[in-house]
Amino acid sequence: MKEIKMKRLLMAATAACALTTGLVACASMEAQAQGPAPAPTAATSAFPATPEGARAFVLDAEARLTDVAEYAARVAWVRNTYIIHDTMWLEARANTEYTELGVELANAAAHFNDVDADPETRRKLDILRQGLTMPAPNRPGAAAELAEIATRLDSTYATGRFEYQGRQLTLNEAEEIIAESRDPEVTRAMYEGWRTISPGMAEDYARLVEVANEGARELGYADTGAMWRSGYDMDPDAFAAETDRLWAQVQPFYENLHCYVRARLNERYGDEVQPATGPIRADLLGNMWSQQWGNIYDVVAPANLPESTVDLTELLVAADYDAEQIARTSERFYTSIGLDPLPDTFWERSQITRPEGREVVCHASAWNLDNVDDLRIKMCTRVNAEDFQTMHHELGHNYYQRAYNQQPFLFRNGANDGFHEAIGDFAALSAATPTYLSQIDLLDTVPGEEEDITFLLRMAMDKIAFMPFGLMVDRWRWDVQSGATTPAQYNDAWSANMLRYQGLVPPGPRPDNAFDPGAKYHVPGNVPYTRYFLAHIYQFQFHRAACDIAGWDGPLHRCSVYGNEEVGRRFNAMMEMGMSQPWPRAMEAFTGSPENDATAVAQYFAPLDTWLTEQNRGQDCGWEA
Ligand code: X8Z
Ligand code: ZN
Repeated sequence: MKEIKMKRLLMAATAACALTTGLVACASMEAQAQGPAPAPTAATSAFPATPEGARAFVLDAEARLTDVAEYAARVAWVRNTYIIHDTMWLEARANTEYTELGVELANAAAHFNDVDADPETRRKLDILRQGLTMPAPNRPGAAAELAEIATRLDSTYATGRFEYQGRQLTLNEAEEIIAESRDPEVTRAMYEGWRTISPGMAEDYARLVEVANEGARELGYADTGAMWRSGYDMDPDAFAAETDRLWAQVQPFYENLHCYVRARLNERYGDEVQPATGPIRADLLGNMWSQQWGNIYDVVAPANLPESTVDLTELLVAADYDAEQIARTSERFYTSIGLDPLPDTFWERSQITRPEGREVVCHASAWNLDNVDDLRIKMCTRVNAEDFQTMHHELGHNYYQRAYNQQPFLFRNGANDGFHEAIGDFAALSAATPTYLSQIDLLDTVPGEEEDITFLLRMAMDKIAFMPFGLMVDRWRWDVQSGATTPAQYNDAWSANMLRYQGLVPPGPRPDNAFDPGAKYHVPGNVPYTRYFLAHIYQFQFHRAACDIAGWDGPLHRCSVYGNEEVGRRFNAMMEMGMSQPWPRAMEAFTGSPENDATAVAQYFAPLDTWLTEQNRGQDCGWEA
């Protein structure tokens, strides 16, 4: 018998990130009132199509969801931290039940399309209709089929290994090698080796897309991608255009960075490995998916500037930090701005390092098991700069989850999913400053302005390099979901997006059966990805607003709001709103403006952009897609 293991198809605010796939993940104003109201179902027959009936319906739905969500979350926690046949079986069962409830309520919500419901009820009805990440069709067995497929995909990823020099490597091990090795043969072996785990996923993935689309259409959407794009309080097409607009604001800067990095790689490795023009070879950038490039900072460090005196990985190791200390230090950042410490149960119940002797899902996530204050993280933390940042990221999810726990169930979520991803990154922008690192005794001397460019270049290698990746994952998926990309075209379309958005190519030809998207967690894990692109814009908006509140008038990249309780009070006020209002209201509450706005990114990095333009003079920048 096939092992059944599954990932949660939908989950309330319960687990952020990897596991916030769901029911209350997003809200939409446009999702309401599509088509005539369907005939009453079991879920609605008790509730008349009146404003009072609608209100009673959502209150009842919230009570039912609260109960099943906690049950499904606890089962999912066990499966995520102890993967065996039986926990897979249990999780599949719990998720099927939760999905079926979600689908029942989503369909039933349409019953009130023509009802003049009060605004809060209307918003909740929209969330019910719109919030499923993987909508199962409303026929017997469909939710279970979807659950089973999703489970197999997630399982294949979580337990993936490949052989290298007679050893079976885990993703963690391969990531460390690709980060540290400067031998292109070795980085290529890691890049190609990890991608051997995914060809077997392609068929399952195609079926999953097909079944979820069936479910999305039943709910009145063109396809699952259209459903995902309608979670932003605006028309789904307008949202796609909005991400184009934001990308256009950042793209020239990315091309500048790409050009500079390519030149350094060419100097280092020669024309054979990295030509001086055209795209960059993806495995040379220090990250399995070339999504953040900070690990190869040493390769691109400017020869004409003072060496950086701040290497966070070195500082952590020198100070003998362990994983728990990284978590405690991150918590202290949040308490310094006046937020409460994490509950004792966080420390008792979290998985902070990879356990021995059992399979777990290592991809970092943050959870709220009871949607109140049973907060936890699940990480396989390593002591380095990357996980220092990831720890702040995860705790940001937890602090958000706790801040909105006074909201009704359906509003216990981020203003939109980009907000959820941006909270912790916002904290980490302050925590990355040399001033802060010296305040917590990791660094002796705060460097002066002479190190500004090296600092900004190191930050851009992570933050700016990420942006086209943050966009391209869902550009690929939206095309797959709409049918514009067929299963036979899956891998070529992925490579084409790498080239078009990131200006990257794989280290060699990909095999005919390659399914490279399956080697990135969020594809088999079914976690929408545009949220991270948004978060990379939002975190700078939040940072600029916080520095204003703090009265900072120096350059943005030197600002730290560590210890500023006024910032904490204002930030928490935004977080407490949860998903109760359209996201522009939350944005406005903290930043004073209701817009998505990439000018804060530009402002933060302005000195570097000028410097890069100078360095790139005479270079043939860009690439042909
Ligand atoms: O998946 C994550 C977090 C959990 S929500 C660790 N991130 C994205 C990724 O790893 O691809 C954070 C940055 C982007
Ligand atoms: Zn996250």
